[in-house]
Amino acid sequence: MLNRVLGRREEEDKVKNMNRLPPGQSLTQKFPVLHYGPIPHTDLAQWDLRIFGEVEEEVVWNWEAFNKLPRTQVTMDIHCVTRWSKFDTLWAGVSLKTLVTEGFIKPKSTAKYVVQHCEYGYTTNTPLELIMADNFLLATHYDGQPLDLEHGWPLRGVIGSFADRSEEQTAYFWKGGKWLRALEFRADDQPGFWERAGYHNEADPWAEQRFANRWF
Ligand SMILES: Nc1nc2c(c(=O)[nH]1)N[C@H]1C(S)=C(S)[C@@H](COP(=O)(O)O)O[C@H]1N2
Ligand SMILES: [Mo]
Repeated sequence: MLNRVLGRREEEDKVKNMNRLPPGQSLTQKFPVLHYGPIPHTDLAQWDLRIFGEVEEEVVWNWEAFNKLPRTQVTMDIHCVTRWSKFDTLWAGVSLKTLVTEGFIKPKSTAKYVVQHCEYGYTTNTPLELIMADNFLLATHYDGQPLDLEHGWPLRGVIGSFADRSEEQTAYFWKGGKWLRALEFRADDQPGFWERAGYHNEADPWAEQRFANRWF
């Protein structure tokens, strides 16, 4: 939708006028890579995704089974807490909402939060409604191609905003775990890696919820 020949500043003015640029953010035309720790080199033959916790039945999908699940694609604006936003990013993968509505995952009525567990112990937490919204995806592809290794191949969570801002809630991009290996449904909330390190638990970019104010 945005013309790629426009300069960065012109593109930024355009999204700002469309009310798509959250406070304190600036537009990037690149795709920065950010994470803590090393990049895992996953063997797909060993890979699985485990669904556990407050669910009627625990589920484990290997790569082949995961790729048979219903798929969807979504275009979103993504907002990193380090102040870059990237617009009209195209992701393909599996929607958690679809998995729940079609009975592939059966959360118990007690399930209120979900923790994403990633390789090397990275975790991030969201309310169940957020991870089940249309603006959250379990993504295998970015821009028509399998994810780059450094962006989370083979599977990552992605959270963003729609161009028309029709989503009810969103969060900064760290709430999408790269190299995702499990989803834990929980009755109580459990702060993840950055959330324990002082980042805001809700992380709404429109409210600039970057850091928890615990030391002010
Ligand atoms: N497994 C894992 N996922 C992660 C992180 C991490 O350190 N480990 N960092 C998060 C943060 S802080 C951000 S901003 C985004 C960055 O995603 P990108 O590298 O694709 O831009 O990934 C998130 N997911
Ligand atoms: Mo981040």
